[in-house]
Amino acid sequence: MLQAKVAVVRQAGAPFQIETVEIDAPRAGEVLVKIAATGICHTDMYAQGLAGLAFPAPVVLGHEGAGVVEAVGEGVTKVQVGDHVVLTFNSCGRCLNCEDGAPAYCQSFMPLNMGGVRADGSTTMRQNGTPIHGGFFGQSSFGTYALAYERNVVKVPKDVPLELLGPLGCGLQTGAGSIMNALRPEVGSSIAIFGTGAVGMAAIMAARAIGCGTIIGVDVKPNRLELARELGATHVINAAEVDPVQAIRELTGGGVRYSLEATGITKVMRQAVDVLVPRGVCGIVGLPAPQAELALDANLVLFGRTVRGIIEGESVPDIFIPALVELYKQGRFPFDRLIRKFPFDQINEAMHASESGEVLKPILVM
Ligand code: CXF
Ligand code: ZN
Repeated sequence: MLQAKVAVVRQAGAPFQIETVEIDAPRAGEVLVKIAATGICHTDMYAQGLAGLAFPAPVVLGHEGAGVVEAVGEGVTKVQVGDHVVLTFNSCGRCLNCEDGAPAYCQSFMPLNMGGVRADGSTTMRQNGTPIHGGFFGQSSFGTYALAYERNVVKVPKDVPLELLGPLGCGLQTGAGSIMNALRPEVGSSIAIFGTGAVGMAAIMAARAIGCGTIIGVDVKPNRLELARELGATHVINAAEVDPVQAIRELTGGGVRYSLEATGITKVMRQAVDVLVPRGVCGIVGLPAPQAELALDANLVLFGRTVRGIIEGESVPDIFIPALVELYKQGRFPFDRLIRKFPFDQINEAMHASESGEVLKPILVM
């Protein structure tokens, strides 16, 4: 057992409070990581808003941690003390989807990543004997230490700045993997990306890296659209100024072969389907509001169009995260352009900067 400084959310919508907790020594299969830095992803804000309602509270969130292995539990062989690791989503490794190489669709995804406790019901942290929920995405990385699992730690090389790498564990692999693992557009093909936050930008960089021909970024914020262009969009559309469906149809002479929806807004999801040519494929990665329903033009779907959800870029993290690090080193996935660093104790300011759209990917440095 050791002490850690963590950011606690005590009730729905309450700000993060930096507090001291006791964190367990790693049990069998667990890995204790000294966090160097952690990204902030919109799912953290989503969970903050539902703490004590859909998620347990008090809780420590954070799911884009990067750090150094401090200790390993019994039976852990994948990493050793001193290794640099990125923390990603957790999965069971035993269900049909995990066995089939699709851990993002682990049949125990929700309890393992959002349950707030270990499989046996115990919490990994406490404060003067009172349980504090953790294990968010198998990590709870908003802290100086995080307890993760052998399944969701990914070893990364030591010749890249560790502080930058946390977002590869969620937002960046979600965007890049949606292109490289899930949609797999052909070289020269056309794609429209709706929403140019961190996920959409990662998708744009990936689309460029694999040789898409026409890459259209759609957003309502001019500063983001400008960056989208620099990162690989061949065209950008401000949906606050023009109807993006009409604009994309005109620009492409009928529509795009692929689209990716990264806003979570159902009206935008429909637009992302409406811009497809027959046989086109739309990937949905934005997190919709609870119980949101999606209305589509049924006749458009009839003509061979596909609409499909994508979780975590359908990544096999042990393979895909090191691949993205390699692309970064080659200058072909310059995700550092999205990042602004904040000291850990400015976590609430960092959240606001992300929500306002001012910062694409905040990183909290411990
Ligand atoms: C999440 C989105 C909500 C479902 C699980 C995966 N992705 C990342 O934050
Ligand atoms: Zn996330």
